[in-house]
Amino acid sequence: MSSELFERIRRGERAAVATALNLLDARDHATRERAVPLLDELARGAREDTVRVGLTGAPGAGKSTLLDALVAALRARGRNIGIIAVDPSSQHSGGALLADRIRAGRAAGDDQVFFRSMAARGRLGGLAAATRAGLDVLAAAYDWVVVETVGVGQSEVEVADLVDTLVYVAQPGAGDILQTMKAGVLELPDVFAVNKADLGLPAERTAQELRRGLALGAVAADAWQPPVLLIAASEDRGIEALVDAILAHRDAVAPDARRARRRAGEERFVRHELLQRYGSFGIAAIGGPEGLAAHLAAVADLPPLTRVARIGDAVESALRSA
Ligand SMILES: Nc1nc2c(ncn2[C@@H]2O[C@H](COP(=O)(O)OP(=O)(O)OP(=O)(O)O)[C@@H](O)[C@H]2O)c(=O)[nH]1
Ligand SMILES: [Mg+2]
Repeated sequence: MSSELFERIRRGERAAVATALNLLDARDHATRERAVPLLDELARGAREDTVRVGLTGAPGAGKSTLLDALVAALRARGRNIGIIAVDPSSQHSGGALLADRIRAGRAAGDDQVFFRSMAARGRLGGLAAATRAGLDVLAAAYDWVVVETVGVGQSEVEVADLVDTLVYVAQPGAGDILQTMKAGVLELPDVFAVNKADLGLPAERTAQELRRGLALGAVAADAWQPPVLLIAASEDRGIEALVDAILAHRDAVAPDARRARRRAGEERFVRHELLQRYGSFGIAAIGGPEGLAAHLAAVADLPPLTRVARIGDAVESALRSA
């Protein structure tokens, strides 16, 4: 069954994409596990050419507005787009707001744009796992996949681990931007977009601060230097330059490096999922960090969720015989 579903997803059939996402997002564990073979197929048959982008930034920075503008720009270039909006906190309503914005936005009624929001609220399975799997489904069907989430670095869903290019949408005039971004987080984004450039000086100041902060980081001469762009999402200003910057980053990263980045992200995800499901007690049952490392090495070629399932089986049988 999943094979036929896989083919339909690869052909970009909207109903098939929705079916797969519903399977992954099912409330009961057994249904979600049934999706694992499909995810294996998706991981093995992944299109190398899909552009995977993360949009992150503080609440209200303009991520959803930018997404609407980005989608319009991409549609004008003949691309189709799959989008996931993630709302990691239980209070924040960004995901729902985004849903409204996209549905009411320019992409409304366009069958070449697929949108899904995912919230932590009321969820039984892990949000990170659902997001990762959802992106894999979309990546098989669409030219571009975009994930929007609030914050970066310390959030439940580490968006940097899910995408090839991370765009940080900065809010101008919000005090010291470098302080707001917290230590270490400046290194994650590949492209900075200072939004609300129509506000003038505050946006320019924020861009200057970011450029200064980035200049302090030691970067190899041949490494990618994250550009700091000024945009005005609500006025469609700077969007073409942003699309070009995303594509330039993609071109600048060798396929090998892109695969290495994906693999590193996948491994962090597998560790995170196992720890969430079984705790340090479960990890201790398979020999602690060293035992886990051996298990990870043994399943390294499998798709991430399959790795979680395999090592999970080992943990459960170790716990049973303990
Ligand atoms: N002046 C100005 N306002 C903008 C621009 N882009 C977005 N806004 C406004 O900023 C506010 C927040 O925009 P959103 O797109 O909802 O921001 P967000 O980052 O998605 O917010 P959350 O999902 O809640 O985190 C809205 O009132 C937008 O109209 C811009 O380019 N200029
Ligand atoms: Mg939003």
